[in-house]
Amino acid sequence: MSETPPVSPEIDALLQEHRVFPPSEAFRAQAAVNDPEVYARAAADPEAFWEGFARELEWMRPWTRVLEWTPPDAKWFTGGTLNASVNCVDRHARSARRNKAALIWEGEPGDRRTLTYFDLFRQVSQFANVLKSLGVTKGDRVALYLPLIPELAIAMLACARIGAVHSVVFGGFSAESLRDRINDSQCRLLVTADGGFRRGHVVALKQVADEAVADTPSIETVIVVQRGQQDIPVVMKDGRDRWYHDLMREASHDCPPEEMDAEDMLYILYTSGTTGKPKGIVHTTGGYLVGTYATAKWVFDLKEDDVYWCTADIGWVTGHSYVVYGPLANGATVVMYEGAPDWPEKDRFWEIVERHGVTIFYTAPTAIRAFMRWGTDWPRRRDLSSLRLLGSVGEPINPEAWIWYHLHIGAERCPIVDTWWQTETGGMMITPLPGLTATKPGSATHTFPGISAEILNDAGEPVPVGGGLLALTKPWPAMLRGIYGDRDRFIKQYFSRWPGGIYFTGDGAKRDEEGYFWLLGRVDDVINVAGHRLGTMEVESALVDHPHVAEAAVVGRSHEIKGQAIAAFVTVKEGVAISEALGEELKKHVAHKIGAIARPDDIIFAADLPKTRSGKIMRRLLRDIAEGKAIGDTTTLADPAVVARLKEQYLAIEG
Ligand code: 7RM
Repeated sequence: MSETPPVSPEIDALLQEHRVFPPSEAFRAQAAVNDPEVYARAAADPEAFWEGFARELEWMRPWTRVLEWTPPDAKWFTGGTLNASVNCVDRHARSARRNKAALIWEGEPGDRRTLTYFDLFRQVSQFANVLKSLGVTKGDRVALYLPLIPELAIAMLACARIGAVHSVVFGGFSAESLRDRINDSQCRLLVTADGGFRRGHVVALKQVADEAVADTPSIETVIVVQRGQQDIPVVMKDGRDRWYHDLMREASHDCPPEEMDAEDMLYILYTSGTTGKPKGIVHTTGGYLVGTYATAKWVFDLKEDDVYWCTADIGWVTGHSYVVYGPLANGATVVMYEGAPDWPEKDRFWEIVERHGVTIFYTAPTAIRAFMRWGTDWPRRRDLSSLRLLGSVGEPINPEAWIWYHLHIGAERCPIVDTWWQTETGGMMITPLPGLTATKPGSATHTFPGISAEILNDAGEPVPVGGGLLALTKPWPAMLRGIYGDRDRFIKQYFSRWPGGIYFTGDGAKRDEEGYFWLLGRVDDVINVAGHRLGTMEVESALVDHPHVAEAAVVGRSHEIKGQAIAAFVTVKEGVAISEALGEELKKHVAHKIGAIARPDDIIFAADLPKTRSGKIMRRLLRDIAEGKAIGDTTTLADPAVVARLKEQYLAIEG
């Protein structure tokens, strides 16, 4: 585990300098936003600021009020009506963008498809009619469990067109995870595919979906997308399962969009929290679209001829906001790639950049650290000169990775936007503006104009310079409107740490003397593994579900590539022998219960788990043990010898 990526002398030199990176004069001059005045203007009247972006979208009826704020409930653009699919598709299909590429898609095996805005318009309308013909109406929930193929974006927009609420479930999640999400929001219909591809292997989605749907009484119909020429065996259940292509063949291309209230629900997206049960984050139509439209436009400095690529899967919020809604609302050309960055070779991403002339590239630090490890030859072999802007999202980016990205991908020419935000915030909150902000490696810099954030201490007092908890002190258009079906949890999780409608992010952060924000990671029981958000309690529940496990405590430890890795401390039931094989079995069990992303990196068998006198597991201590750090004060332990034993065992396993 002491696999530190080599830091080259050039990276080391830059790190020593504590350099700031102002935008180049060339970039600044062409940038849509290059007047620092925007910050003051937005701060003076945030509502008017957001309203300006709202006016750039197409509404059916104008709003009467920009914001009604009764903490913790925000309503944006009240009285206004609109349709998200009209804004993402119709208005471009009706314009000079009609034949512009909307989606340039590439499957992992190498299959390719390009859809123009007009193509997208027709297919979205058609699939909207398919949904209608199957009885889906406004307000119904539709689950989407698909690989990263155009049909996923089409299905989302088709739902939006008829006012159905989509709930996308990442294709890497297990049958149980899918089942629980479907049941929590009572979806009527599921759209899935025969399969997808990952590192050359077929991921048999329909089989997993079948297992899930065996136990979801609300599902009436399953629509199955057939994945091109690949023959992936599926069993279609009579009366329940329908082929996507059969239904599409008969559907009309004409589907008038539903008139949606700005506050009508657009989608639910499940995300991990501090309990064992993921929460269904609710986003509504008007504010979400304004927020993602505005941030995509300004942070990516989107121009008409940009070729924009966000590598995230649509199953996560980054894909919702910055593969689908934000860029399409801007009429941008979006590249979508289904598979792994190292398939068939470690230059797959750079090959795609070269072949499509990608100009804006947005990815996660975990990917950048992997590229770093693979070496500079892979990107050097490809022509990356089309790139003009780079982005980072999902976890803190370490300065070494930032500088590597700057040198070897951006060729010292491209600004880097390190964007902090969450599923709950809907869109970017802390981020540079590329034509304005002097960036510092590792800092997400400043709030987006119109956004208010502060570092607070536990008592809720502002910490102008120094560390504390990151709080969002004013409402913003794309903020979550709730947790589906759980009002109490919504209030408790986000709005009860401090009074007065201040939102608690769950992140620790610090601010430097120049007001720059530096994100420090989660302060709750959420961990971030390779940019994927996971609850430690979810993993613990999966572990104790195994018949041989008595107790489990899961913590995150640092990992060179993934940011964090999962370390699980486990006690077994009376009479169970511990072995390496059992450890492997437990890892497999968790992957099967939740999905491969939750597979623990370490299983540490312990005689006991260290607990306080009141019986609480001492997670901080376990984290220290997992990190291999010295153990601090253990006097609150019921049996201090437990810790010593644990540590010995841990060191023995780590060798
Ligand atoms: C977009 C997304 C949210 C959590 C968040 C942070 C962490 C995300 C950054 C970051 C430091 C960043 N949504 N996070 N972006 N930390 N710098 N630029 O990832 O809901 O899946 O995760 O991710 O801890 O709370 S998410």
